[in-house]
Amino acid sequence: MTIIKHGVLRHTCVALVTLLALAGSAHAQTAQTADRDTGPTTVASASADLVDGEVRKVDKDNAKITLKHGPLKNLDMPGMTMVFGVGEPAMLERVQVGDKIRFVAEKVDGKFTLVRIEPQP
Ligand SMILES: [Cu+2]
Repeated sequence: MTIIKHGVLRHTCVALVTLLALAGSAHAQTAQTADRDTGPTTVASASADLVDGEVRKVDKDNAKITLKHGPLKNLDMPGMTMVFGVGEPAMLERVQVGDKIRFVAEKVDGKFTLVRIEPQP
């Protein structure tokens, strides 16, 4: 048990260093895009942000998932509970009601669609 915990701890440490390195480079870019909140948002960078959500309903017949979600910056949407389509049917098998997930949603053919989901432990 102790050995396993130690291994996890070291792993976390490596991840943290990587994160810090990333944060450092991100910070360097912030100066150039300081007014991005008022300027046009580039879809590419906004869609990379994972948003917290909680699964409220999984509708396999219609390939839809109802999520209670946090603010979606790329869609200019506040937090709410709503229905999303799925980018691929396999997503329906990966989540259950009550699951916490992180996700990316985009407007595809005029419909809000989950393009990426990552179930949280
Ligand atoms: Cu919404």
